[in-house]
Amino acid sequence: MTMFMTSAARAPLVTLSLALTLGALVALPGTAAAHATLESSTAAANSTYKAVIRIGHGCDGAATDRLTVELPDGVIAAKPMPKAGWTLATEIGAYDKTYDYYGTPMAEGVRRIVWSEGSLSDAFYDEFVFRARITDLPDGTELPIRVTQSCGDAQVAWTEIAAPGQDPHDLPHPAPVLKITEARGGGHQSHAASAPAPSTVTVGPITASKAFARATPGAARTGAAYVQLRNTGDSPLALTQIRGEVAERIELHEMKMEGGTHKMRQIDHLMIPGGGTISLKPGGHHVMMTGLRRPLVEGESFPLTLHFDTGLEMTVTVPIGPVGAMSAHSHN
Ligand SMILES: [Cu+2]
Repeated sequence: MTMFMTSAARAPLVTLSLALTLGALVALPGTAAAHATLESSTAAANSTYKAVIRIGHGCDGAATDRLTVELPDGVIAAKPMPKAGWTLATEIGAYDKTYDYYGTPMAEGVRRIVWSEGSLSDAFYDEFVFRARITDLPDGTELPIRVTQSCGDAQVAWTEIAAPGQDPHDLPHPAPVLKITEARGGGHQSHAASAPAPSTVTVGPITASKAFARATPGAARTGAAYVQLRNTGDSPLALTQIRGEVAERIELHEMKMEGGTHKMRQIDHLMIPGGGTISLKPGGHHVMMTGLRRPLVEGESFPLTLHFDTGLEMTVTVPIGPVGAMSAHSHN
């Protein structure tokens, strides 16, 4: 897929002449002024951004059956959310450069998302969602996210981009614009790729330490991660969810002896008593990662965000150690 390779299209803001060219693609000049918009139009550099694209009407009264979203440069590792009743497809293409994605070079990825074969009546409203990594973009960068709405043969292209000094409100079909703000310092949202990996993280009463994962052999798409959690508070805390970009599914598992063999199963939380320490370790509780996006390579690391029942969350950098013996680990 090379349709994004023209040099003008690579710039965060394209020139007026390109904006006019894109404007000429609009098939329905008389469309009402309700726009395709972003629920949240700002995002921090070096953060994960959840884009919610709001579609408030069809194409001149016709129902929308297809929505195409083009991802600008600097927005990587995108992952769209499927919608019931719609077919979801992505197109992979080269990025404008190779990005450092948590220590892994990433030169290509999703550049276009298409939800199709659905039906959104002109009378109704709906939202289309994707998540992506906002890279180390300068404060104030404006990223147009071009959205094309199709209704059978008709189309409305929300792809126009304001020229420098031009008010986007003057455009009949402005592309939704995402404005980049400064990376938040110190918070869990900030994962500058160059930041040193802390071995111990404390948030509130919880201290996480000794995190590690094992490198995955060959084409294995399943991995496990471990961490020690100490609760210095008086009240018990429950680890309820673990999130990360490293894999499609991340679950909390326990290992039990059953009829002489180790069996593992998913658990929905893990209690850490007040003043207590719980170790996730091989042969015991572990973080199960299935659908790994890329092999876990020894010497690299990736972040996991731990969510607790009190709303507390913390991001732990998980260094990847050598491929270890996993014989106790039966995946069923
Ligand atoms: Cu497991």
